[in-house]
Amino acid sequence: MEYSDRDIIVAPATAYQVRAPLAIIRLSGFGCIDMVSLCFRSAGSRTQNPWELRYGDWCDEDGLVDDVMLVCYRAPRSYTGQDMVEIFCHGNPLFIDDIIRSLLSRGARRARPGEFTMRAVINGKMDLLRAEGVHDLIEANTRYQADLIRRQSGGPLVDFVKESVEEILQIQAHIEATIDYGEEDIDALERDVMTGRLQNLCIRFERLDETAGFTKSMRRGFRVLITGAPNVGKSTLFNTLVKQERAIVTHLPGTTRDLISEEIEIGGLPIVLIDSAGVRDTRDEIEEIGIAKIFELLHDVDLVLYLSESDEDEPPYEQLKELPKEKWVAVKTKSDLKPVQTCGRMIISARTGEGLERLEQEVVLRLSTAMKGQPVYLINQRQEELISDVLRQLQTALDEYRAGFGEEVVSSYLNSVRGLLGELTGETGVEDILDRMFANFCLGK
Ligand SMILES: Nc1nc2c(ncn2[C@@H]2O[C@H](COP(=O)(O)OP(=O)(O)O)[C@@H](O)[C@H]2O)c(=O)[nH]1
Ligand SMILES: [Mg+2]
Repeated sequence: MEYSDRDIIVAPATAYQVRAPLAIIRLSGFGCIDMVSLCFRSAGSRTQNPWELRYGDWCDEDGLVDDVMLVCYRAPRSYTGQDMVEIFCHGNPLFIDDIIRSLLSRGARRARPGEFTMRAVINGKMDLLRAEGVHDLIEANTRYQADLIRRQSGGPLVDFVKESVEEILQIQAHIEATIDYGEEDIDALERDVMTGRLQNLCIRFERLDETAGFTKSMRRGFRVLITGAPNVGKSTLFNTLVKQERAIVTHLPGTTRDLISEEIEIGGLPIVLIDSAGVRDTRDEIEEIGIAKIFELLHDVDLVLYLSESDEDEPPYEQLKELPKEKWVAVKTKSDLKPVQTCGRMIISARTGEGLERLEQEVVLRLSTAMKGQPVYLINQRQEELISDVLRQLQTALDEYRAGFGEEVVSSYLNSVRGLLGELTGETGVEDILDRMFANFCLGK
């Protein structure tokens, strides 16, 4: 797509389909301040000082459209780095449309999604990763996620990439030097050193690649399954955590048969909480299907809460035992019925609320351990895809080198790795990246 940043672009920056008290319309590009003054009538002085909020009437050929507030920004001190105007009008789509139409008829064009941010990138107001962060921030579902994105956008990943590229260049320089001496000079010891360096690079990117799982769950919600024998209080806990009577609770075993899920937030993490049938031997066909679904789900969820009423540390059912220990938490329920000694286990009463806070803390802890001490994260699919490509290239380079291929083969893989990393930070192929990246952006940003 051809992007000229000489056009004056216009778009609503606020939600458009709903009626809100106010809306913001944005314009960017050389000449936009003059363009606006053709429609804006203000009682005060005729000159429009930049960064000064003014009140006045917006008029088109048919007369008054709306009374508005308006602020102008002079390049380079604006979001896009160009001259810009923001118009605050009443949030009726009728006024928004009319105001935009009056600007289109004077030569502005509608902005493409993300085009304001794209101009900011082109004009050096922000780097690519930070721009991408703007989009992710708008899409963030929880405060936790937003904080993560803020910490990440720009800084840590850029540094990580810089350090990696530095190491790659050193390896390649070394390869150049050895190739110049002729292949027979590369002894076994040197090959070991080279293998070690490649291995370290792989490990570095493997760690980064692993963060994708966490942030992916962050985007779609961590799946937490409540399981255990019938009647232990699964549905009661579920209802308590989702703060509504969502699942049917009775004293009869076998009440819950299907999977029931609700989205909630615990400690800032978006969680899809799943209630399920009690696990037992049963002749009831429907219940059996429900139980089979649980066994399928066990390996797909991020965490399992295994509820039981017994005081003993009873062994759970077989299928659960197959899961790694850190994937499930044993919880003793109905602590209000008889006092129990703490034996390191989670003890809760959905009736009195005892232990629920501790349980929530444990859930957050378990779900976020993967990220403890991890300074760099991948926060979106574009980054994930590039890093998994990088990892594949590095692993192939390592495998082929171990299989006896020469250094120049390694070097050519490292070239493509550097290309991919350049794409990640926006140093190479910026236009293409922007096209793909901003296709998902919302209008007016
Ligand atoms: N005293 C007490 N009873 C509970 C508690 N949680 C659940 N129950 C009762 O245990 C029975 C079974 O609860 P339910 O949530 O349907 O268990 P599920 O079969 O595991 O889903 C119901 O009669 C609940 O009222 C609790 O914390 N304390
Ligand atoms: Mg139930």
